[in-house]
Amino acid sequence: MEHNNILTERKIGGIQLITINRPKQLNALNSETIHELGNAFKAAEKTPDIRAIIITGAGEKAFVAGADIKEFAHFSVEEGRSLSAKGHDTLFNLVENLRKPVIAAINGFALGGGLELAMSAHIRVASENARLGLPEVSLGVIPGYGGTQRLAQLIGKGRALELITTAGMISAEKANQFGLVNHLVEQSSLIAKCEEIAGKIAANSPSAIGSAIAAVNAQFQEGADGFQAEIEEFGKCFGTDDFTEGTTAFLEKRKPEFRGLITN
Ligand code: DAK
Repeated sequence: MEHNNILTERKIGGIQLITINRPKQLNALNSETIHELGNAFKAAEKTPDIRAIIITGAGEKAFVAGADIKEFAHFSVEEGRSLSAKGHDTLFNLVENLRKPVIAAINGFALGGGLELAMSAHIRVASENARLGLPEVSLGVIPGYGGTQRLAQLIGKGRALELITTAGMISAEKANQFGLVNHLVEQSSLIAKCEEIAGKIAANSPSAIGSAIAAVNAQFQEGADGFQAEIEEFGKCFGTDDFTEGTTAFLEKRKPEFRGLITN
């Protein structure tokens, strides 16, 4: 598929690398980029031999410096509301609910919509130069792509409200202390660290991983009962080829060969 704003690359071991490629605009997310990213994630989910996805930004300065301010500067109340809802569906909720793990490789500024995208991912790794924040209130808006919810889930309400209301930026080190990122590495090792994590994921059952993501996410979904979701997803595992292969391989004292198909 042709894209104007993103690059996709298949790496060995079933890893898909998606790079937001607008370095002159610090990879700011315009609506075309959001649309292309949504399509790329959907395509990756449907491709059986892709086991994990890494999302990063082009260049050494920014992951994503926010939504493209030039694009939303003149929106009306109705446009703001409907585009927020559309963005949730097209990209941010899509990423969070993807049944394949998404790892955000935060290689620099992750601001506003950029941090919101990283927070939609399942795992975050930051390079030492990264700076993270939700500076929307400095522009007269609030985070509109899930940031008010996901930041509080990840670092707690008090820290989230301080970061949002001060429109501040925190260092990668502070983000690591807060648990906002899982790992902190030198920039030159960032993709390698993400590939190391993706490689471990790729050895495991894709259908069980999809179920695990759905069960963990259920805790944070309104009206969903996380324990009940776990029971349902657990039950479904017993009907998968991966379960047959995983248990048979253990009993035969060999490594399992999971087919990569999501069967539930
Ligand atoms: N949008 C558009 N262009 C951006 C940008 C952005 N968010 N961030 C940077 N750029 C552009 C700059 O305009 C500049 O372009 P030229 O002037 O060279 O043409 C180029 O990238 C390089 O930026 P700087 O020259 O400013 O670079 P510095 O190193 O001096 O500063 C910086 C780096 C990251 C501190 C600075 O660029 C900065 O403060 N950027 C803006 C950060 C920010 O406020 N981001 C937006 C957060 S608000 C919505 C839903 C959600 C949202 C919006 C709408 N709806 C549903 C409608 C979310 C909003 C946000 O994300």
